[in-house]
Amino acid sequence: MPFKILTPEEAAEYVHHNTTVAFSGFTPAGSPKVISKAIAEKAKKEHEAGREFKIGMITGASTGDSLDGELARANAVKFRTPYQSNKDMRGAINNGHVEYFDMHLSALAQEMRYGFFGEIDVAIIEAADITPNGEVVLTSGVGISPTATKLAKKVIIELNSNHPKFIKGLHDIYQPLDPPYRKSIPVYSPDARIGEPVLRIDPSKIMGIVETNAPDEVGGFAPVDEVTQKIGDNVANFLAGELAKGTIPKEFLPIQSGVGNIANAVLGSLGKNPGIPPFRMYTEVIQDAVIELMRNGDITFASGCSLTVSPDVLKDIYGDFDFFKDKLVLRPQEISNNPEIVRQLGLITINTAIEADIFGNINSTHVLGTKMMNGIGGSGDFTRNSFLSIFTCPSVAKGGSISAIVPMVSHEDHSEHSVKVIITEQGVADLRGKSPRQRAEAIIENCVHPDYKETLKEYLEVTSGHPQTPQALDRVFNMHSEFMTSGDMRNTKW
Ligand code: 0RQ
Repeated sequence: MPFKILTPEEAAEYVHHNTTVAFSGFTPAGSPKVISKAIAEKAKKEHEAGREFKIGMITGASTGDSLDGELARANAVKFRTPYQSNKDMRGAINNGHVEYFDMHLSALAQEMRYGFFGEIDVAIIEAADITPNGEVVLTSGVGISPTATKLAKKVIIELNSNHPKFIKGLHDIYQPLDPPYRKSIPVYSPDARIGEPVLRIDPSKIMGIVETNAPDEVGGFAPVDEVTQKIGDNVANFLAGELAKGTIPKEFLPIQSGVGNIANAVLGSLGKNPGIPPFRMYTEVIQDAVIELMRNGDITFASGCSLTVSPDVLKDIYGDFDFFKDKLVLRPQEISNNPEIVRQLGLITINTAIEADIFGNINSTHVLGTKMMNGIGGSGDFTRNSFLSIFTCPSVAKGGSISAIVPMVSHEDHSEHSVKVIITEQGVADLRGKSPRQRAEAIIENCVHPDYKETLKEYLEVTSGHPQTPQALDRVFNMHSEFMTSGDMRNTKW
């Protein structure tokens, strides 16, 4: 092997103050785990010596605590993009220590190639295997690795033996040409393979290899509770009804589903519903429920950008790879989330809202309009281009003191034009073919928690006249201001 074996500390020597580093992985799956800790330690030492040390940090999506958590706690991040979900990174963003910009995940790699974020100095890439000529087998997440390694001046490999070499073939590495040479991307079915099983990296750029066997830092899911179960059942019954009506083709359509506990419960309900045939997924994150449904025959194929599964489930997949290898494919995020492919395949997309308004606009990212939660992730890539877009959320948050449905969202990620159906544990509001006033009536009637129904009906009454969108601009955020003063939106007066 022509590559030097490095310690994590030696690898960290390639990273300096103001270095822009692009990391592999997508969610904690496939993101580096040991070099990042050494960079954080280096930052702490530099700060102790009175020197500045902050890096620009570009990832596929969220990462594990060894990356986002360690670097945030070491105050070692100048800017960060795109999605993140680590408590300490979120804190550093919301207290102004990190300049964070949120992006559609499908657009990131091409905007790096267009040079929008300056030069990429170093790429740190987790791999299951590497050949002397630089052919790399990636691990459980692909993310931006193809573009990161193409652009970076230097590449460091974190070779992780927790991922067996025999997973070669799990990945489909395809890199589109940039405009004006871009051609259509030939993914006409979720199981299409259009690229190569390995990522080719120019060996002269590879500075060395750091060896590890650290597992992906994927947390487990909360058990399905009464609320998430009802949301899941409402989604499954709605889709079964649409299939029976014929508004969804009888062959059914591929599903995209977001991350988290609600998404897990929704998938469980889809699997159990007798009105829904076995289906395929074209999604970004393949999580535990998908693997369980695959075992039961309810999901026949899943295309994603990462296998974000708990450690036991990953062991199960690798232990029975003959069963899984022709049912899974991992793609770069600009392909897994590609708007052209989403529209082409006719996806049914299911994502989660923090807040929805009575007209169908969605806030997926900001708590009370100002504090960043995680980021838009792929929800915009999928929602806007879907065959049928669904947003789910519990009707209330924080023990009922917050209504997830308000007169106007405090931050907008997805507009009324892209959102077709809203589903809470209370029921389903089908917004297709409805004017804003009709949408408001459907959402209040079907999705709002009983504690807030009268409040929101009264709001509609105080809006004057009959404009296209009935809003009382002087009172539109009364529910939010009420929460900020009394701590409970139920006290709202108009
Ligand atoms: O906070 O834990 O402190 O109580 O928000 O809410 O209900 O646990 O839901 O974990 O599924 O996350 C939208 C953030 C939902 C996520 C979001 C509080 C609530 C709780 C989390 P606590 P839940 P989830 C695939 C697609 C955007 C990106 C996306 C997300 C916490 O799904 O990041 O979809 N989506 N990408 O109490 C104040 C409200 C609130 C509220 C909830 N109205 N006001 N707080 N909370 N509603 C992923 C990728 O792209 C990689």
